[in-house]
Amino acid sequence: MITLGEFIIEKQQDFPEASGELSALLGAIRLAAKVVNREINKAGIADIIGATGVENIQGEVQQKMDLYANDKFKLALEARGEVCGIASEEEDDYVSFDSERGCNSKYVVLMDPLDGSSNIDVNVSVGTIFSIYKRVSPLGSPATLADFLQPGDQQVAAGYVIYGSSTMLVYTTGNGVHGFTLDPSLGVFYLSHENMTIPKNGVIYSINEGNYLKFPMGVKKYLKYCQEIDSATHRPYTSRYIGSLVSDFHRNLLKGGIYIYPSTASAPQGKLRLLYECNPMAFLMEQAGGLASDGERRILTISPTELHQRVPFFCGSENMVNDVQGMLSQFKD
Ligand code: P6P
Repeated sequence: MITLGEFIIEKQQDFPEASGELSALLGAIRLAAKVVNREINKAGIADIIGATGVENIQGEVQQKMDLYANDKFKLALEARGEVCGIASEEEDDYVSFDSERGCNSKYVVLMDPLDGSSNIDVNVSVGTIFSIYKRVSPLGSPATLADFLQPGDQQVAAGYVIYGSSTMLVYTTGNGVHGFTLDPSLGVFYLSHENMTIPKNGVIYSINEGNYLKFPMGVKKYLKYCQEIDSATHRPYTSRYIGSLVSDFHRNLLKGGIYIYPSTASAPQGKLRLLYECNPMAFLMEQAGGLASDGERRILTISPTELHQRVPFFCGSENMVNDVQGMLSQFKD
C-alpha cells in the first residue's frame, strides 16, 4: 500500500524542476481535502448545510459548504507557501497572496472548491476540482490576471476530490491519471487506481435531458442515436446524470461514457466554467485516453479571456465524443 505522499515523491523525478514545490502544493490540497471531507460527512448534524442566501458572481446561491470548502483550500494553499495566488468559483476576482513568500512562489491554483454542492442537502456525492499552472508573471511580484488566463494545455497538474461512498483524490501531472482512496480511520490516501484509462467506447451518456428542447440540433440527433435499438452497437445506451460533474466524470472514466453540457438557447456558452471545471477535467480526460471539446475545439487549446467564462463541454470516451461532434457539424442550427 503506497500513500499519496510517497507516490508524489516517487513520481517527482517525472517533474525534475518541481524540486518539491509541486509535491508540497499537492500535499496542501490533500490536507484541505481531508478537512472538507470531515465536514461533509457530518453535514446533517453540523450547521453547514443549506444556502447562505448570498449569490456568487455566477448568480448562483452559495451553499454554506461552498464557502467552507473555499476557505479551507485557500488557507491550506496560502499556508503551504508554494502558491502566489488562487482563482475560485466562489471568488469574484483572483486572490493574490502578497506576502514575501507568496510573491516568490511559482504556482497558481484555480478551483471549484465544492462542485455540485446543492447535492449535499440530499446526501449525493459532490467534489472539488483543481487546476495548477506555473505563473507567467515575474517572481518577487504579486500574481497577475495573466497568470490565471492561460490555455489548459499549460497546466502542470489537475485533479479532483470526490466525496462519495468513499473519498478519492484523482490527479495527473501529465504522466497518467492516478487515484487514491482515503482510509478515514487513518486519515491517509492510499493508491487504489494507478494509470486510470477510459474505454474508447462507452454505453453511458450524462446530460440534463430536461433541457432537450433548448439543445442544438446536433445534440438532439445524438441523444436519439443513443436511444435507438441496435444490439450490434449496444444501443440503447444508459442515461446516468447525477447533477455533480465530478461524480458523472469519475463513473464515466472508470466505465466509459460521455458527459455533455452543451450550449442551450438560454445559455449560449453552456454552464460549465472553462478555467476551473472544463480545463482540469479535460487534462485528466486526455491523460486517461479520452477527449474533451466544446463541440468543435479541444478544450485545452482555448485561450481564456475572463476568469469565469463558460464553454460548452463534451467529455469522455474517444468514439462517443467523435460521434457527437460529427452530428454537431452535420446538423448545424
Ligand atoms: P444542471 C453543478 O452545479 C454543475 O456545475 C455540475 O457539477 C453539474 O454536472 C451541473 O452543474 C448540473 O447542472 O443545469 O443540470 O442542474
